[in-house]
Amino acid sequence: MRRLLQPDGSLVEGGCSRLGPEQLVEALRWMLLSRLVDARATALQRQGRFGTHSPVKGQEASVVGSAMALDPAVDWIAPSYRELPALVRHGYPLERILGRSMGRSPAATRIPDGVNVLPNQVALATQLQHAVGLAWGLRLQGRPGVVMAYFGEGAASEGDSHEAMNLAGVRRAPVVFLLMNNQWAISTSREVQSAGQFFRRAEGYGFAGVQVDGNDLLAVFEAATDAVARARAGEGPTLIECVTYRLSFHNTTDNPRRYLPPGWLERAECEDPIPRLEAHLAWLGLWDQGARAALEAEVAEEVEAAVQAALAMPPSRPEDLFDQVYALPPERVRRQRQELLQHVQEP
Ligand SMILES: Cc1ncc(C[n+]2csc(CCOP(=O)(O)OP(=O)(O)O)c2C)c(N)n1
Ligand SMILES: [Mg+2]
Repeated sequence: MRRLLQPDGSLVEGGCSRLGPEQLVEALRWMLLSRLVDARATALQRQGRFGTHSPVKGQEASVVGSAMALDPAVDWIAPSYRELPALVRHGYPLERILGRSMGRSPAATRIPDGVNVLPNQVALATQLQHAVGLAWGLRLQGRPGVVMAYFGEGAASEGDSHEAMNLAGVRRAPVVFLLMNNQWAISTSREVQSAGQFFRRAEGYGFAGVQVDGNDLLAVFEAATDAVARARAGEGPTLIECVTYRLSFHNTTDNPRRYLPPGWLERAECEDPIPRLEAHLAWLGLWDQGARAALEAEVAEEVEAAVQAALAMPPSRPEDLFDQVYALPPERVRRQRQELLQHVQEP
């Protein structure tokens, strides 16, 4: 497993960081923002003001380190449902992402034109098919873009994941498969999910596979940068397995205390990627209490402004349920829409 950053913040012997001071602070900023959004969204969900939320907590280095290898002007993200800071960095405004989970109108919360992000995908591994089609299409059109597709180790059990990687290998599609091995698929542990190592599957599909310490921002960034460069050069896909830990619940409907083995969470918390990156910044002489407090205050202000902007958006209407699905709704769907409107209008 590739690792550059030690838990004490120093580099491994011979290790070299590809991120300069400014980019390191930028990465930490995205990671802190993500952690704060998790806390705020969870609190709002408990108050009945937010839909189901899937925290990124613990996986921030994997999400941010991979996203920072992308050029938002040409590259695309095919997300699952646990990659919020990657989407914000790529240009999907935070208030729109929050507004969507707060029942705001689809017009106010849609992904803006020109932002190369696909909608969140909850049907496991189906985004991988979309990602390969998109990447293959970009290549056929002679465009420079690369697609980063996120999925979990649980989603890797789906047939869709095999089909997508097989086709990507044959077509040498410019796609990076970012497998987030956070050890859990809701309550199903990694041990009972798959017998082999995930990154080794790439060899069978005819492309490169690497395993990195997913709590090491520098190692994830390095692997993602190399993978994006290969894809852009026409050398085809890469499978990156980020070994990380889910430090929160699966989502706001879940209670992991019912199934996590004793001590599991406490051990995983020692690998938290945020203190590790802060220790690295301190090791470089770039970090102290004052710098942390200033960054935290800045991030808190940004998150609060996004929450307030989301609250100020118009609410969604019942018919929005139907209006976002078909360009030309079939008769059956038009009838259902009418029935719903009659139902909600009845006193
Ligand atoms: C096709 C499909 N089957 C089952 C589910 C229910 N489901 C939602 S999330 C999840 C666990 C996925 O785990 P993993 O892929 O490891 O991603 P993680 O949640 O850990 O990020 C399951 C089984 C689903 N959404 N889609
Ligand atoms: Mg998982």
